[in-house]
Amino acid sequence: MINKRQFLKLVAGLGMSSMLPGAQAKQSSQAEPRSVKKPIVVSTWEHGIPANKAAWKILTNKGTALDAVEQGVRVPEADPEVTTVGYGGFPDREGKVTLDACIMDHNQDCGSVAFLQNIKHPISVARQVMEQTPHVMLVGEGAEQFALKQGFIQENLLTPKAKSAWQQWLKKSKYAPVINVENHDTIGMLALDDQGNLSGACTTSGAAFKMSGRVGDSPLIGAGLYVDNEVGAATATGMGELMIKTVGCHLVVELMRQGRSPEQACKEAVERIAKKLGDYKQFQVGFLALSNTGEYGSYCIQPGFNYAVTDASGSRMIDANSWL
Ligand code: SD4
Repeated sequence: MINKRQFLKLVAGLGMSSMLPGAQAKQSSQAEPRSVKKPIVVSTWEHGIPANKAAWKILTNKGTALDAVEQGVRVPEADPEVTTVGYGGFPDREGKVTLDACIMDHNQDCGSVAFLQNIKHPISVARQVMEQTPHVMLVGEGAEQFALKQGFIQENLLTPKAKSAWQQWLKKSKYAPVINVENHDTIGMLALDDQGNLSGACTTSGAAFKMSGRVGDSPLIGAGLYVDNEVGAATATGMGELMIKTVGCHLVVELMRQGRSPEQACKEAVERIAKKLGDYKQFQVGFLALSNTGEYGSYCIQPGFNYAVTDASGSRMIDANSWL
């Protein structure tokens, strides 16, 4: 008669160990290796398509997510037809184009600029703040001086189109941003590269005809953008005051950490806004999230927000589900 020890040895030798009692349970409790869909890049609104294209070129050439998001959002920053990002952005009520942007990488490093004038690519200045200074955020005159020292050139960013929209606005001087229209072009971009690293970028000229000095969510880490490589990344578009009051993008990432899918996390963040902020129905907010496994999702307050996705199967626009 063989003893227990000899029996186990025999079973192992015959390759039958999976038939032992408890073996099945042990196998299924082992974490499955997660399949990661990479590289991938997602970004807000229709101008996300050409922006993603620039990012995709970098991602498919073994570039980093950080380079991809920077180069991606530079496309709408330079496009005069995009009226709430960079060059061609609608000005504040004094007629000044003031820009906000931030960037964040997989190491939790980040850089940001706010109320920056006369520099076409605030996202690249934000990256320089991240890489060349001991700080996270520079604003206004200080940010502009820093940019000039880094070799950026001073340019007039107020296009004839934006100037005439402002002159038109001055006739009534009523600040009532039109949902999905006056406010709808901030680009937030999230990318996951071949190494499995996430980065994000967000850049805007902010709410059209805002008060001079107003800063929105887009340059604020946690409000307009947040990245945690262990979990995922989120960015936002819409009326920044609502994202600031709820630290919206940080909330989305923390909800993903607790197990929500990207869309569920975005939806719960919108629910939080709806529950806490009485006036939410007058505004648009759209969250967009990407997990570190390449799952993406979005949710917004009002119908009308869409986002661009680019991966190995090509580029497409997706309409976000909405609360109202
Ligand atoms: C802001 N969130 O400055 C920006 C504006 C925006 O789509 O996202 N527009 O409040």
